[in-house]
Amino acid sequence: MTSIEIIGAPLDFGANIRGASLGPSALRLAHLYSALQALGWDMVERGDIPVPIKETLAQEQQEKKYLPIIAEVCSQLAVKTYQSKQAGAIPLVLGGDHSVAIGSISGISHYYHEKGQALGVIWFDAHADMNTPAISPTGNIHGMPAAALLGYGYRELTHIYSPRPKLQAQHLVFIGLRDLDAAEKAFCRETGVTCFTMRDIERRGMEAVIEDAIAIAGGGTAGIHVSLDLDCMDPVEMPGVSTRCNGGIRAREAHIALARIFATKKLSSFDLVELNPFQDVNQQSGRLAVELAQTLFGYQIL
Ligand SMILES: [Mn+2]
Repeated sequence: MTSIEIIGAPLDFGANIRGASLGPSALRLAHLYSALQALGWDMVERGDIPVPIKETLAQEQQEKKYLPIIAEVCSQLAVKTYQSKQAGAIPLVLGGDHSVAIGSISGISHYYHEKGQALGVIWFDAHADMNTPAISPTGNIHGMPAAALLGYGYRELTHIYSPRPKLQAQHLVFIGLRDLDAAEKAFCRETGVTCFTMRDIERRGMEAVIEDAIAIAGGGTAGIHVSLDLDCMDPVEMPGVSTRCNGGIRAREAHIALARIFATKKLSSFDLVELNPFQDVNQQSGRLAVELAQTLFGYQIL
């Protein structure tokens, strides 16, 4: 059986508040490893990418909202995910804030590119993460990873592994959107990415939305990467995130979507990001995150 390689990326310099750096620890303490092992997977623990302590950073490393340090961590992470794919494994990246997706997806995209293949991505998020330095209201880099992977924004982020864009807009699908900045909305429309908002889920149901998402991310691609920002979820069930946003995806809807992705047998890789244990209530978010991972990796109720 294919193995799953866990890679921690305890980075929170991309976010507006601290705490996502504790995500990998919280997910491990919530028994992620044994929960997936129980499903029959061979598990490999690769440990964490080293992330420096904020107070040790030189002034130049703190420029542009920690851009130099985020680029360095993402570059190291890209090597790790690339190596996982080469070993025939499924990399499972534990964030960290969502800027780590620049690293994980750059490595995975590079792996497929070398084989002349493309990667599709289903990106679960309350936000589109489609800001660029020119349009971002905050400058926070965890609001920019999707744009960076399409080739827009800081060169340090768009040129990891190679100067080419790591994703094509027609292979990128967002699910769960409900909080976009004004210029970001326009940019989403310009680039031609597919956006399924909470309104789409409410009107059509998650079953229909996920079928469309799989057709788009899986059409003409060799694999589907799932980037799961836990703030896509409703904070009633998932309070432990850095940027809570009301009116999100409920646990039962997320399970429907993730089970359907597993059934495609095209799952390439997985980011589980933005768990912030400081914001959590009775560890319920960490537990639910592990349950969602179990469903993506094939847990069946019956
Ligand atoms: Mn995000």
